[in-house]
Amino acid sequence: MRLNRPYLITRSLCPENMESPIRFLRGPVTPTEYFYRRNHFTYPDLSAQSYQVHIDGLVNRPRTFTFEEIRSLKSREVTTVLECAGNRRNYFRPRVYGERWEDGALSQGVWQGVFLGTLLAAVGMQDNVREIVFTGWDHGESNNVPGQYHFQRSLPLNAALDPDTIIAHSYNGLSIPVKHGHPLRLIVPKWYAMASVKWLKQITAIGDSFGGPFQTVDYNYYPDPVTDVGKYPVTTMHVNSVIQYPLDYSVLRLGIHQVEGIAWTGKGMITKVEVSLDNGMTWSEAFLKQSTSRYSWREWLFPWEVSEVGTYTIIVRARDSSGRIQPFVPMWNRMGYGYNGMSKVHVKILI
Ligand SMILES: Nc1nc2c(c(=O)[nH]1)N[C@H]1C(S)=C(S)[C@@H](COP(=O)(O)O)O[C@H]1N2
Ligand SMILES: [Mo]
Repeated sequence: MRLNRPYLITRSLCPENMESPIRFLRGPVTPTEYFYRRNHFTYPDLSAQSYQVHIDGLVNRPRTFTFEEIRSLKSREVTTVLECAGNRRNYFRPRVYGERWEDGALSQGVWQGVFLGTLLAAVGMQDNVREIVFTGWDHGESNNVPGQYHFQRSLPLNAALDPDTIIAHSYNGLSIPVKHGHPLRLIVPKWYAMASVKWLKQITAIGDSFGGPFQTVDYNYYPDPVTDVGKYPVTTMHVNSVIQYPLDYSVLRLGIHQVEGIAWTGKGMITKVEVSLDNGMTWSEAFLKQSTSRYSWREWLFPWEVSEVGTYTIIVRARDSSGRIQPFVPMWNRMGYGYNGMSKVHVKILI
C-alpha cells in the first residue's frame, strides 16, 4: 500500500487560491505540489514576450533583459519563507472579509536568481529615484477599486537594493513553476509575500511613492472598522508560529507526545519558542532546531508528558531577536492582515 499524501486546501478556484497543508509538511523545503497559491487574477498566458523584462522610468539607459540573459548572470540562492499577509485571517475576531486563510498561506524553499541591484546598476538609476515599481503580466478587475489593473507593487529603494532581493529564475533547483511566477519572479525576503511579484513584466524607477490599488488600498492595515484613520502599509512579517502536532481537537492517550511546529519572523531571527499548558500562567521553553538559513522558519519541539486524563489547551508563542513576542490577541484590522496571535490547540487525553 502507498503512504497517504497530503493535498492543497482549496479556498477559491478562479482566481486560484490554495492553502499549503502546513501541518503535514516537515523539513526546510516545500515541494512545488505543496506550495500555497495566492492569485488576484486568472493566470497570465505565457508567450515569447513573457520571457522579457523591461526596465524603465528614471534610469539613464532603459533596457529589455531576456530570460536567457538574466539566467546567464551571476546568481545567488535565497532560502526564504513566503507568507501571505492574509495568512491566519480566519482567526480574527470580530471576523473580517477576505480569503479565509487558516495557517497555510505559508511555504518556503530555495530561490535562485540575480541581485536586483545588478540590473538596476546596468541601467543606471537617476539621483531622484525613491521607489521601484514591479509589474506582473497578470491583470483584471481589482476587488476594491473600479478598473482594470496589472498586479503591481513597489519597494522603497533600500529594500530593492537589499543584497537578498532577487529576480529569481529557479525554485528548488528547477525553473520556477508556472503558477509561482515563471519565468521571472521578484523575491523579497522578510516582507509579506505580496511584495514578491510573480511573472515580472516591467521594473520602473519612480521619484515619488507608488499609488496603485495593491499598494495604497489593499495591503494596508486599517485599525478602524469604518474609516481610514490610522491606516498604514503592510511591509515585513510579524513574529509568528504554527503548531503542527497535535491537531486541534484531537484525541490522544496518556504518555509522552512531541508537540511540534515552526516559527518565523520578518525581523531578525527566532530566538525562543515557549509552550503553556495553563492558559499562559507558566511557560516552558521548546527545543529549537538549528535554523537552516537566515530567512527560513525554525522548527521547534516540546516533549509533553501527560499523566492525567482530561482536556488540555496547548498555547505556543515565539520571540524574535528584535525583541518582539507573539501576542494573545493581535491588532485587529479591517482587511485582516498580519495575524500573529499565539497558536493554540485543544486536545483530549484518554487512558
Ligand atoms: N503577479 C502577481 N504577483 C503576485 C501575486 C499576484 O496575484 N500576481 N500575489 C502576491 C501575493 S498576495 C502572494 S501571497 C504571493 C503568493 O505567491 P505564490 O502563489 O507563489 O504562493 O504572490 C504575490 N505576487
Ligand atoms: Mo498574499
